[in-house]
Amino acid sequence: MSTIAAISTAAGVAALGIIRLSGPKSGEILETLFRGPRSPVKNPRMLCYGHIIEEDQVLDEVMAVFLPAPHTFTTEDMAEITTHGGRVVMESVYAAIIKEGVRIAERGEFTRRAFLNGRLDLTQAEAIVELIEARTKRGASVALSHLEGDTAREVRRLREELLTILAKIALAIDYPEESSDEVQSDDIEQALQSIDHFLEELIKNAQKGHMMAEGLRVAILGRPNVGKSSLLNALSRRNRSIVTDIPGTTRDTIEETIQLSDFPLILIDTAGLRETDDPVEILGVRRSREALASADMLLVLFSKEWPLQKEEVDLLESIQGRPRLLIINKTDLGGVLEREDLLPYASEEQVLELSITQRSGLEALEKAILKEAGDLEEEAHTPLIASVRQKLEIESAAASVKEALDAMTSSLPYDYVEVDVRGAYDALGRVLGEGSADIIDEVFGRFCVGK
Ligand SMILES: Nc1nc2c(ncn2[C@@H]2O[C@H](COP(=O)(O)OP(=O)(O)OP(=O)(O)O)[C@@H](O)[C@H]2O)c(=O)[nH]1
Ligand SMILES: [Mg+2]
Repeated sequence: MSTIAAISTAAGVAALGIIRLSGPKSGEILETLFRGPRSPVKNPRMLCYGHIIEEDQVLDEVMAVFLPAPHTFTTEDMAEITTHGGRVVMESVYAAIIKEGVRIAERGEFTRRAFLNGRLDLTQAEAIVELIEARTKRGASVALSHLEGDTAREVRRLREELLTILAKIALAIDYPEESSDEVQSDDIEQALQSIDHFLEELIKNAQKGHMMAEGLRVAILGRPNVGKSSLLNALSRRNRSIVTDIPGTTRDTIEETIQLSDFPLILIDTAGLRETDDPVEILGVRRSREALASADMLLVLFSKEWPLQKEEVDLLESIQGRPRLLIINKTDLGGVLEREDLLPYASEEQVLELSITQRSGLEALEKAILKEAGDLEEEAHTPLIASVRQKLEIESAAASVKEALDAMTSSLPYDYVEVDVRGAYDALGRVLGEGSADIIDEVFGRFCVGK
């Protein structure tokens, strides 16, 4: 196995930077380049002070540590050198290491080695990317649970169950006379049904979990000029979106991420919904419809000034059952629209009144948003699926289990059922990284260098 090295910290000016090595030559490199009162190789796992010296020239003042195999991240000998963070300094130390016959690490190669050496399964490797990329506290804590191996444990358990089913099927094929057919097929069918149920839950939770980790998508909708952009600005406490008294001001969707008492929300301001001939506005309205379709929660804004318009009634009817709040804005102006007009379309708590210019009703609105968001969160358990890749494999396992169940109900010979059960077993194996080298390449291609 070759020895690899990478600059593991991000590019840019920083106080410190870390260069990491893995492989049999890691110790030797330290012996060659490091000078200090204590030798890191003779004092493994101890952070040692010294200098990196190349041909009598001091390249940097550093701290270095030698980590002997096998209890390291990659399970190989490793070394870490903490240099000053300047790019020039780091690169000169790095170049000196490479000159000693060490190879430049590829993306994710450290984690790939940890995986190939059996220290991590593929779901844990993916959890590392997830953790590095997490943008919210909740996202990070979900990634940590994946890194602990929670996903792998459940997937292994399901595979065990599928193996038991395969054994029962094999028995039924080989010794059809052993027990009554009825009993056996009931047994197998029940086991498959419970696996099917579990897989479906897993898939459902993945969607909700993703939304909780990334932020809830909250679309602000309504007719032109009702105050949608004003609301985005008020909730985000920024002048993010242009506000004018001209209907049709917002032409594109505008997103702004905010934290409402620790809850990540992605607010989406949209173009006002109306019939129009303006080609730019038509595109804007189309985007509004897309935002409407994909949002987790809807804030529908109305103006106190006008009675309900036809397009508003259409909108209200089309969003029945979705998480939503209906908000009458501009209550400072006299007008005709009343809470009662909206009550046929939502519950009492879902209808609010607001005056953005007078800043009244905003706190109640924030509370109501949190309440809706909290209801959504309660339904979501910690998701076990971390990546799109895992989700696709689990969906394919679920499809195979369904086919196996179909084969059972149509009383097809057990050989048919067996093929499908085996298909599910293999798909779950791929979640853990068993089988194809392509999957492994694809996963590690998503890493950054030095991880
Ligand atoms: N009186 C009053 N005016 C408001 C209130 N909220 C917003 N406005 C005004 O209403 C006008 C339209 O506000 P915007 O936030 O641009 O409305 P919009 O819904 O984004 O409009 P479009 O982007 O054109 O669809 C502006 O002149 C705002 O100052 C309010 O509570 N009371
Ligand atoms: Mg606007």
